[in-house]
Amino acid sequence: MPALLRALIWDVDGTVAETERDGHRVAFNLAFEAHGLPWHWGVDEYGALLAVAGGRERLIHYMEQQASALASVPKEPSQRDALARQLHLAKNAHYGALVARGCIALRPGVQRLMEEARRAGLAQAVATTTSRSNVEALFASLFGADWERAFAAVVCAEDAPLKKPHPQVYERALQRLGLRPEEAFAIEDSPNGLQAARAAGIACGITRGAYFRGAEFPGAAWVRDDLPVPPAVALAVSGAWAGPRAD
Ligand code: XBP
Ligand code: MG
Repeated sequence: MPALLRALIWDVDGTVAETERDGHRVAFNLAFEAHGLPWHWGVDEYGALLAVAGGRERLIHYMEQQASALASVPKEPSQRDALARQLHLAKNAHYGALVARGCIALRPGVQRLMEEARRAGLAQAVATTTSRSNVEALFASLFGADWERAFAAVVCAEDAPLKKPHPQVYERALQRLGLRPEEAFAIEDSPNGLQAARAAGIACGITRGAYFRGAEFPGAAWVRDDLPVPPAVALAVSGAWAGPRAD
């Protein structure tokens, strides 16, 4: 008999909202411009860069990739590291300002799934490789200033430095929830996220967004383009749903 499901654990970027294409990417480009760098990440180029999780790690990867092609890339690894830190801070400031203006909306079905899951007695949690400030800015804009009261655990990059596909962020979310892996269900948009959840032993459904439409998702409980069905139905398909909590 499947364990009683007690929590939904949400990825943020690409899952709750199209933050990668419309938020982080735009904010990275604003940071490049403000630093006088002739770099610009287009929609498709950014999609390829998403193979590397973590904004700072992504910047370092880009600089390593472009070291011989772009004169603006510092030659020394320590200089690249320092530049990545500066650009990442600047990017997060632009991102915070951008989402505070209400430029980014929830993806279809997210609100309904959260509400129905709560009504069914499931805790809501977050497991993301993004910086905490980005989650705070985004969720305040999407759910209101007291958003944190609606989440039993919010685990971000600062809490789990080993980025997805490493399972650390999911392991810490389970610790904070006080649950076993089989008592939770993860919702993700990316192969890295799916791998992280599965490596932590958590069943995972995929809602495909602007990126990763052509990706393979081996081991996913389900793969769909939105979240159109009530959780009882969606999770029953995965075998993870055993009905609302009895206690
Ligand atoms: C999200 C990330 C993050 C964001 C940007 O991955 O990889 O790096 O792109 O946020 P996931 P930061 O959705 O799998 O958690 O710049 O704060 O890293
Ligand atoms: Mg994601």
